[in-house]
Amino acid sequence: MSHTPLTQRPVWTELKSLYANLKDETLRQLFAADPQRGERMSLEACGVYLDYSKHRIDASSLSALLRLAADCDLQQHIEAMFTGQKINSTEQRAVLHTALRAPASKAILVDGENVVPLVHHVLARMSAFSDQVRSGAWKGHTGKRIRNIVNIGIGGSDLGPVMAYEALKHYSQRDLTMRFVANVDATDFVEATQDLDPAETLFIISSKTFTTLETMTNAHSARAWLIAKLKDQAAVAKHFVAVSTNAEAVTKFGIDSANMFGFWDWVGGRYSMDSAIGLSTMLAIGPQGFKEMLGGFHAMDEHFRTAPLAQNMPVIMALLTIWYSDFFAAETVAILPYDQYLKRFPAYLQQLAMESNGKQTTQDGAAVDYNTSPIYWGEPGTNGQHSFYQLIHQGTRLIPCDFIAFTEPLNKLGTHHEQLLANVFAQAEALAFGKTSAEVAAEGTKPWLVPHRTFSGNRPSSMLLVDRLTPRSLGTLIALYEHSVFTQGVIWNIDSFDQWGVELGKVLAQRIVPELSRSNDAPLTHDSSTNALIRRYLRRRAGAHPPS
Ligand code: G6Q
Repeated sequence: MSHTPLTQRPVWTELKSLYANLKDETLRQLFAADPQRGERMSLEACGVYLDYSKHRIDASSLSALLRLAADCDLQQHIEAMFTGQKINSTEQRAVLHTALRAPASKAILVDGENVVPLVHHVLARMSAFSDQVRSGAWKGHTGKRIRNIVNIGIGGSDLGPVMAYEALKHYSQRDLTMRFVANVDATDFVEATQDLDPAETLFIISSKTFTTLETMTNAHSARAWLIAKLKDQAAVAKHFVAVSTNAEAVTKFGIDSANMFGFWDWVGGRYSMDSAIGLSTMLAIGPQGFKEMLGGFHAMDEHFRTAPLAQNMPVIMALLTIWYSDFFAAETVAILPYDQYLKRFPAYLQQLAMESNGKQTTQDGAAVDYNTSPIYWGEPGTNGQHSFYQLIHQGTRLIPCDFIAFTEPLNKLGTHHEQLLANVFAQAEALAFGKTSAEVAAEGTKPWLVPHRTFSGNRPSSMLLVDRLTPRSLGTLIALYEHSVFTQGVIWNIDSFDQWGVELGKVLAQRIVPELSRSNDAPLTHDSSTNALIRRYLRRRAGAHPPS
């Protein structure tokens, strides 16, 4: 594969000049020049309709972006991922979240072993366990059925499960209460459990490594909480299950390996919600719903692997992100789902994109001389319209937006859904076309007020329109973003699958923990700021609450 630095490729130089030509052109002009633009610049795949016509792009820049993707050997990289090559180069690992949703008939080899049967074996065990819990056949230590499920995990072992639970709540078994504990702040655990009966509570300890400080601290507190209330160590067996790749640590914690659901080092944390890390999702929506979700993921996987680049939805979305990040110097992308059930979707995508592509070193170890991942953020519509949308409409920054909407509501109530959709369409329209001062003046606005009420427009957005939020369509949407993030990483020539920044935080915190509970005054060896903060904490603690 070619390793010419990105900014030295002729197509990059061409894109720079195309940007210079296009940057002053408005969406009004682009739409006026092509009456079919709205339909022409759209794509449909796996039940997702993408309208990308309201982007500041024309035929030549789009064609150059597609050539950039080809020039970066995107198709070969896609094949390398799908066939289990060790594309996570800094960790020397395959990247095979796509195997988690592969049909049982497929064969995908990692170091000569077909991993698909392993995946289906774990899925079958998860299904049997979920059926037992959902039906009430699985009894707690005192013989009561399980009514509460608490997932303890953080980062990739939390954000996916929470997001999926919220997104698919409509399909969930309502007599099961689901809670999620991530933060090492005791408040998270205490508030999640304060109204729960331990005899009816099942904890899922979700941790790929089973060493993460936050998760292990919460898991030990959960075990102490359970034993204190049920007054029997043996209760752990019926109230704790684990999801991990580290069987040894799970057993050491006291969870029977029969109650452990495994996955593999070729599943990255932020790509793991469709592995056993999704056990809470399966418990909520049932094995059939989970299977449908995997089907949605798989459909998008196939589209990504086989569709020509120009009709490939994740590729088009990725190229637009690169266009704005590297040529327009846009710093962020707003994720704006017009569906209350997707309220945690922006937070989920934040990790997916920013942990994957928040990198400054190329695969060859050189410093990048271009922008990598933008900042992802967002809130569900219409709430955001009444707060930060002001800045998107009239602020000084360019913020490309992804609107996500569903044509059918899951909860039909009066005209709510028409109002919701009218709002999302209107926002995209207003952002793109704005309102000129002549239009504002023609409404009889006082002249001094005209500049304030004028909207420059020319603010780009994508519209993702899906029929209905279902387990399947959720899986499809997530895979769409996974592959868009992958495509961005390939073009930026970075390793989208490591997370050394996260690892550093884990190590540094472990070093400070004992220093915060010590009673001696041995010298601290951090920088002067960290030393002063630790000393202040120790003094305040000694003064306010003498150590017990
Ligand atoms: C994800 C990251 C990170 C990870 C958490 C939890 O890609 O690596 O968010 O998921 O740090 O790690 P464990 O699952 O090992 O506890």
